[in-house]
Amino acid sequence: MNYTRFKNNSACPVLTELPPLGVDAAALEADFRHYYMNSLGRDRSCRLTHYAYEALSLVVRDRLMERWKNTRYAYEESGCKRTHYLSLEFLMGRALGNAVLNLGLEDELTQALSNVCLEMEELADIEPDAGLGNGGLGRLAACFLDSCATLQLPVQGYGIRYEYGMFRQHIVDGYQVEEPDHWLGTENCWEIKRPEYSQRIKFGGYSESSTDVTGKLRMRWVHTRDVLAIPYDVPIPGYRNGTVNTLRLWKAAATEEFDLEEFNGGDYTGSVANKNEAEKITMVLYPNDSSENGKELRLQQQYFLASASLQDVLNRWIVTERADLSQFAEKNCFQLNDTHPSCAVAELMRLLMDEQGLDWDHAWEMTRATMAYTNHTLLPEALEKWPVRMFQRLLPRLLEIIYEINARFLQQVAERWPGDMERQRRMSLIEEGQEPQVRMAYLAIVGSFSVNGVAELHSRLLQEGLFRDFYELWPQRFNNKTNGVTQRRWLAYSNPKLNDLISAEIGRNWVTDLGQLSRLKPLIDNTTFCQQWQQVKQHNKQRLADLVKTDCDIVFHPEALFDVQVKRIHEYKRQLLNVLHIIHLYDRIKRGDTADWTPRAVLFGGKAAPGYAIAKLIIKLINNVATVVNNDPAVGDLLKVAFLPNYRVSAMEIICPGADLSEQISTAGKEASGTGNMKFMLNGALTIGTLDGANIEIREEVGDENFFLFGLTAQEAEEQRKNYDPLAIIAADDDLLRVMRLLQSGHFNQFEPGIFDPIIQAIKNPHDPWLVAADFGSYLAAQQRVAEAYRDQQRWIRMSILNTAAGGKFSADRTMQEYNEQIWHLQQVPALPIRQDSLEPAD
Ligand code: 26W
Repeated sequence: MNYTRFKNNSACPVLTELPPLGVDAAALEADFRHYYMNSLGRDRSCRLTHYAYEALSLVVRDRLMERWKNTRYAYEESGCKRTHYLSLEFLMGRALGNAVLNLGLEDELTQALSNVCLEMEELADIEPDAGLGNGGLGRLAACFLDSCATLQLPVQGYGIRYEYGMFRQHIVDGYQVEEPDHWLGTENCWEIKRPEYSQRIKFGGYSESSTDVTGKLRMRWVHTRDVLAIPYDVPIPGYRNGTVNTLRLWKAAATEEFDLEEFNGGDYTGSVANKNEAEKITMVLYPNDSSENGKELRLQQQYFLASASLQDVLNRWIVTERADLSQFAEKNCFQLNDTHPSCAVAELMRLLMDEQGLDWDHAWEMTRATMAYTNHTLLPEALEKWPVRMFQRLLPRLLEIIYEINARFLQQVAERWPGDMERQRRMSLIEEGQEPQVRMAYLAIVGSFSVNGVAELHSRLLQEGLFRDFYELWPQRFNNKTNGVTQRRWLAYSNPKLNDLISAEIGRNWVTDLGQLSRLKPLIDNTTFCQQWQQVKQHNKQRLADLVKTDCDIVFHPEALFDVQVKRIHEYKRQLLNVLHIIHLYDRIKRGDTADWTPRAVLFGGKAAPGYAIAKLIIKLINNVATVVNNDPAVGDLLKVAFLPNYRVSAMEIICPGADLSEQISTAGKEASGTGNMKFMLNGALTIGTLDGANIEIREEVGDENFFLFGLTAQEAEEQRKNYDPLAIIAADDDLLRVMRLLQSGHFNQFEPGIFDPIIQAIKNPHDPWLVAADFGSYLAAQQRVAEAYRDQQRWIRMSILNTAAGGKFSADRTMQEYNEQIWHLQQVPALPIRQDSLEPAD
């Protein structure tokens, strides 16, 4: 492609002085008709709503576009410091409804659409989710971007434009079946391709030394197989403030020269094969959310993201600052979302030394001053390590740099703890052994000025456990930033009825100042308000029941207690404990022990990593138990169980407003924070949970009397593991004994004998790290308290209101403010007003 500039390097006159676009119903309707008929070429005979969705999106996108440019101009003119949020995952979900909310177009658009006999909700439902993430970490990144745009912070997301996002989950005979998610199959109007900002990424080859003109030794990475990184920009609208930030996603493509060479040599098929080889890098999101699997392609993805993003930032700097790097570190920060992009530490060193000619000390000072690392998990199996041999093959120059970082670092360790060889071995960036590995978390810690966990307990456990040696060396580097969620998507947008009720009482300021919700507290004594609250909840439960009916063909009665656990399926999250409770309830019904019964509808949702056998078996168990329970006439409406297939962001938008009870039942010390817990709380669900992750802080905010606590603490769990005897626990607990017998009897797998044996074994295993049997008794007792509380509807509603009212702390706005005050130190920069819009010459 040829990107020639206009003659005499001036801006295109056609593009200057655009008048602002109308935001009234008439202007929106006219534009809609224009896109539908003129741009998309449809007419009244078209029955497909898809084109109406596309036309509507273009109408909305136009309004984003003018604000987007003015945000960019404001950042450029102010010369502000910027943060670059590097993440392999951004779980954005749908864009349309969110953009409409943040632009404040709901009323006028609804009117415009009704003039052409269309409904907003129906059209919004057509958009595929952008499922470019696994779970918590990816969705957190999306919430953070929303908050930064709303706070007018110059923060840009950098990620990968996966051709295939998180797989679609089907349930067949109770088993999870994965199907590729080709979400880009139809036109995606929420991205703008920017090939003019493409970057070249190196792989393979080897490094060579040479002396430059000044006589300095320079390393060069040569004979590489290069891949192009092409950026696609996604607009991130702030809430009604004129700001639109950017998420830049990279797609891999073959470099032109490299194709041509082979093509000219006559190897046509070879050159096409190379094109595929290059494009493979951004083809698919790895669907693991807790265990790294050491695949070479994954390391390629990680380096590809780090290198493309760093080059992008550096190149822009070099153009605007005329190659003067002296202020670079003061004006830039890179936040690493877990270790996934942590190649960035070594890559920035390489770019500064090999490409910009800086010496080691200067480059290291700049790297350390710009990198900050967030850890999201304590699970040892999730800590990334890459075989040295793989690094050598793929990124030889980076490995050299990592070795040098390590040598200098271990020197520091040796000075601090002379003679402590064991400590040097423990802290080395290279794990020795049969197959030596690069420890990415250690690289991230050593190469950055800030290391944070995502909830108070988690940050403390990092300092005391996983990163203890590093904490002893650099205590000031460690800090906590408790996670949050955006109340725009997770309350204002997804729960319109509650939004209206809350706003009628306390105004709308909570949308950008969530602490305002505390003003709801006194309303628990207002009978009318309580009734309205209950009506809204009933409405949302009906909406959720409709979804369950459509997707699972199971009828949930809105009077029942809606008991919900939606999240990735993992042993540590203990969906199994929930199932055991269901079996217990079933057993009680069969025994006729149903006096004072609270009817319950239990909903599960979540994906298991395709290679995680026991997690997949847990899905099968949930479905088999559901089949037995739902079809037993003796059970009737006392108990219903459903597994909602293909849990995703857009499903959560319907699920969390409709939940009464939020299950947050991980083994204490294992869930870094949790964020679903916060979404449920904001929507007035009560939590049953352990003292784990952010549950602890949720309980602190709402008070113990409004939280159903159970289970061992993190410390007690550690103790318990030293001599754990699940068989003795089972024998001593009649309820658990009956549950285990029912499970073992094959009652839930009559035609599939033995299939659940691995699960039964896991529960009985004295080395069960998740301590399912240990927490069963106190879980049951807590569930009993839940059932009693729910029978007193007045009391329940008051508790529900108090949960929403206490949710203020869990806004991602608060989280972003803390990152900014303590790590980034950015100035807020308001966008230029739309009226001043004009295209200035680029330089
Ligand atoms: C390399 C494989 C892999 C992929 C993803 C390992 C680990 C991950 C993530 C760190 C898993 C994750 O999503 N962690 C979750 O992050 C959320 C946001 O901070 C927390 O709320 C969750 O508790 C944590 O499990």
